[in-house]
Amino acid sequence: MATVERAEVLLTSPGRTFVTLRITTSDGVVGLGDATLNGRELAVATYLRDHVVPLLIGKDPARIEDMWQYLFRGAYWRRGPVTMTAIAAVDVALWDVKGKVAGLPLYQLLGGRSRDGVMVYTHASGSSVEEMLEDADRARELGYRAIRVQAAVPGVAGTYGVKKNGRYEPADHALPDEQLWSTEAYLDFAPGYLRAAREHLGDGVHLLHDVHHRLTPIEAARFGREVEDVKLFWMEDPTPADSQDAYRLIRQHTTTPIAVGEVLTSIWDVKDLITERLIDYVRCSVVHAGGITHLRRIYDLAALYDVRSGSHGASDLSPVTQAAATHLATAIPNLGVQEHMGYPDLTAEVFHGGATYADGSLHVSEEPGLGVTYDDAAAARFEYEPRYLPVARRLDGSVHDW
Ligand code: CS2
Ligand code: MG
Repeated sequence: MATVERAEVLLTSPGRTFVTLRITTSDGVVGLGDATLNGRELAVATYLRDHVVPLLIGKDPARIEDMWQYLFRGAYWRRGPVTMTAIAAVDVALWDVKGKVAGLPLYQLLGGRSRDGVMVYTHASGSSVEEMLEDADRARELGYRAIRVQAAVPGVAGTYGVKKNGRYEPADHALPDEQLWSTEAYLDFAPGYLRAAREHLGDGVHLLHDVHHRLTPIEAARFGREVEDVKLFWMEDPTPADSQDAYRLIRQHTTTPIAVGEVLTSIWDVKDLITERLIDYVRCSVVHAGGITHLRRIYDLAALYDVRSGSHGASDLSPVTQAAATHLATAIPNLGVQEHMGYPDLTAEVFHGGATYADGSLHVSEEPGLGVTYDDAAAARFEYEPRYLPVARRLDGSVHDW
């Protein structure tokens, strides 16, 4: 029996920070798992190095489910983003190993293809509505069939979701950038630009919009109702989902579809949302929700209730996660859409291979396992740089949800 011989935690910042777990077996098979938790990278690196790596050495890499249960149930302390990201890193690395041992791309181990390619959405944004519409035209020219639209709200300096110099990277300060927020200004302005986007792009494109946890349930209900004529593909994170029952209130008032889950890390965090049909898309990710083993469990539960996947795919989830998510989305029956934000150019110097974009879809690699390799020499050129996500304050100075 081959055993886990080595497990290394690798940090690098090629354009932004990524944490990677690399497992090597006694047969010399290498598996990669993403362990990146934006703005809290070192917490996961420490959790892995100090508390998980010692448990892996000498174990059978083929027993993926058992390892998952061991790290989740066996640890006594459960759930939470740091733990679930660490478990995900191990899980994905072991799936990568299994694929390489079998000589099969990961999606084949998950049941094979349900579709040719995975529909993805990209971001279009602007500091004005005109700029946002021009960005959406660019996305159309690149073949995207689904586009997320966000415009800067007048009077709200540094509105989330808006690109600077052609890229959106919110974790761009050594200490948190403090941004402004005004719910009144947003609610007055956003419905108009969503309507302008629909008029400009016509009916042949899916439009998405991220509210980024900014509204109370009743404000979200009003917003969802007000934009029904825009026929959004989804309204994302209208209110924080710390309290899943808040979504009952929103649901009573609007038929605008709802997507939730990028900050939720376990099946227990989305169980009521799914089983009470309070959402339409579950946005948990491979990296923050316990890996392929756990996310597949979430998607299977979702399928029973007509909830589809909408995997988080921001650029703070590494190309290893993007590859894993694309394999999973290729195999599951209930794909909705996957986010595709892209990476800074430097990222490709460290991570080679992975999923490729063509004609509005991401396509898996046919290499065994995930199909991603990690270039140590390139990674060494990009020393780890600490970065924080911003913090939001209302116009009166008090802290709001970012
Ligand atoms: C966003 C993210 O992709 C999204 O929908 O909400 O950009 C999010 O802000 C970052 O992933 C935070 O790490
Ligand atoms: Mg989001």
